[in-house]
Amino acid sequence: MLRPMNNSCRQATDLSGIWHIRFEEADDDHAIAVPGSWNEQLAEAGYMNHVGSAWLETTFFLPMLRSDQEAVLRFGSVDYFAKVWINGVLAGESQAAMLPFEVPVNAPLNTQVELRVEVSNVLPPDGPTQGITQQTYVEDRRPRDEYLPAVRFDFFPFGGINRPVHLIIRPKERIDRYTALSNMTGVVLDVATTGGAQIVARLSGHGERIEQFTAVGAAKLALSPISPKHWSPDSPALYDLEIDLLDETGKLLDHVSQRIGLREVRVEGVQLLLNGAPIELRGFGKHEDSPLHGRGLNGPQMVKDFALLKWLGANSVRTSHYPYAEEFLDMADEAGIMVIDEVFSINLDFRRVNEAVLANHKAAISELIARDINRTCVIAWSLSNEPGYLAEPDYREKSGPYWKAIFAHARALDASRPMTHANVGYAGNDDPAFLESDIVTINRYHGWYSEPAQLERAAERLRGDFAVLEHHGKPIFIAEFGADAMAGQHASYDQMFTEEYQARFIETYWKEIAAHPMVIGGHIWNFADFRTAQHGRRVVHNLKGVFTRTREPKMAAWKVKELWAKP
Ligand code: BDP
Repeated sequence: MLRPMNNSCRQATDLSGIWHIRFEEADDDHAIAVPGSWNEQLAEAGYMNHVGSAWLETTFFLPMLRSDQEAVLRFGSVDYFAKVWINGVLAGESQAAMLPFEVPVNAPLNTQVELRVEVSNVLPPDGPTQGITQQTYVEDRRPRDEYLPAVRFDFFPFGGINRPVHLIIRPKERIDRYTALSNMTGVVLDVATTGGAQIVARLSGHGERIEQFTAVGAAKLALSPISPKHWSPDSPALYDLEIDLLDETGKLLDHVSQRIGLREVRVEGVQLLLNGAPIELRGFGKHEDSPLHGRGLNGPQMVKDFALLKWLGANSVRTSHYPYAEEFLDMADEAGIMVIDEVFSINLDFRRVNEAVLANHKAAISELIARDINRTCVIAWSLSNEPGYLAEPDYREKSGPYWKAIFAHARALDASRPMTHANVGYAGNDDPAFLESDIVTINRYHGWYSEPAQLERAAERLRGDFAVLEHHGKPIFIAEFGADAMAGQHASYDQMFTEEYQARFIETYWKEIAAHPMVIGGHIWNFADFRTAQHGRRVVHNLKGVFTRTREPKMAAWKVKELWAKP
């Protein structure tokens, strides 16, 4: 599904603004900013912890269209599920949590149109992230329900229209989709259209302009500059890729464009290579989370976050634990931040895995790869986070074939990038998914959830993990390690929740990461404090950020800056 674009063939009107919202079983109506989650915006009205449905409404103007044009609405993401009515008629629905979808606009031209979106933040039991209810606690014979709202993960189930909605006017005969895979010599382009006769593609930048053409449906195009300039974190060179669709007479039917970098990512032996040279990943797991906006796109905060990543000397992030906004990937492309792009599949409970979960997991992978395959910044796919969380015996029995199917599915969609999954300590160092992964990725909390305030023991356990994982002969990566720190808490000895302990924790792990020849880097958990469900182990937020939720640095941020400083 192409991005919203404005050019001589396509128009995109952003419908962001103040909409109206009504919750199920309530007859009052509230103003709500879109994009934005309802939780913090409408906390005073009682909707902070609302898990259920809501109806959001606005109007937009549908202009005159030529007979060769059509209109669609494109939603960047609705969390998690949506049904869309246009002038009271159901126009479409989406099960694609955290991913874009389109619905056709069939309404009288040159009129004001009523738009109504039913949004639900209830996760079904058979999604790649399974829903949980009070009933699940009973079935699991857990003595109490522990989270408000009830979730299987450690972040907040923000509901709402969290990314922009666009009215898109585009040609009926158009470029429907394309793959533009880059390597060190150029871009290989494969274009699918809904009509037209000829494709002309141009790659321009860095003093060169390469143009190629082909007939619709014919071979792929290779666009190769004579002196290619490569994309890397130190020098994120991008080119402008433009694609025209022409009819038999040479008349322009459609035009699309994107920024693209030339780079190659490859796993070779125990190394991750970027443009043929080993690269160490230094960065963070993040969240889309900010005060008031919730998971809603927050432009100023996003800009600030990229500035802070650069300030620290970070070169990469993982989109833990779901696909992030496309605007985030735009910034990562431009800033030279490498992205491990994660599917929304977290804490899969294998006692409840069935054919439907597998099918839905595959569908989520297909949609994520379709959205992001052309992204320069995306260097790897993460197909799940911490499956087998409860260390249930079913994980051992069922997960081998499950991962075989999942990884094969993803590889068939993109053979150009390494695949991985983030393993939880409980699932063990013999996790069946390691056999399928190109990179052995682990999340570890020795010194926090175990060995509290004992960093020497923590370092020993980490070295132990590395020693057992070496036999895979693959690169090892720590996608999470971190400690909570309440900004302002201090101690002269190792005390959990202090800024000093968090800084020393990160320093201890980093020493082990840097020392091991098979470990290709680490991502600190987390970039910033974030809202999570209310739970006895959390003091308002998950406090593992090296920045507070409002982006003030803790002592750990300065420590990280020191560790990652260029010599
Ligand atoms: C890991 C999860 C992450 C949590 C983190 C934590 O992947 O989502 O927030 O632990 O406990 O298990 O802070």
